[in-house]
Amino acid sequence: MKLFLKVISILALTIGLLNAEPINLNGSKGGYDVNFSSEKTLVVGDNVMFVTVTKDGKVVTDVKVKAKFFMPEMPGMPYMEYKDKGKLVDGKYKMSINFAMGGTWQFHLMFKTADGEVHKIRSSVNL
Ligand SMILES: [Cu+2]
Repeated sequence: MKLFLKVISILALTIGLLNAEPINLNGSKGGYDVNFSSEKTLVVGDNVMFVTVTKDGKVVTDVKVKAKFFMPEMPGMPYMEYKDKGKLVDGKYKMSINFAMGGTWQFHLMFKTADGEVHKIRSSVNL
């Protein structure tokens, strides 16, 4: 819950900039710190995003990262969902998501640590 509020306040602070700047969100869960960023400003089409997981300031590379972006059903529009698994590149988990439309996309960021525990972070992005 604490994390959620933190992410929300970061979102609130950056919401005015979201159309102009790449996303860059921080959260923590289960003793891990997570940074979630995009290579560029989010657009309709392909977006490259990165997740970095650290523990006690050290980068962790033995986790499995997954993300799910979704938009609820709306009048005239079905539920939409995109998923990707992070591929480890230079200490960062790289993902690619192709958004079909602008608006608010909710997301779940899941990471499974070496001990088998799955941690989930929820937030949203706008494009
Ligand atoms: Cu929609």
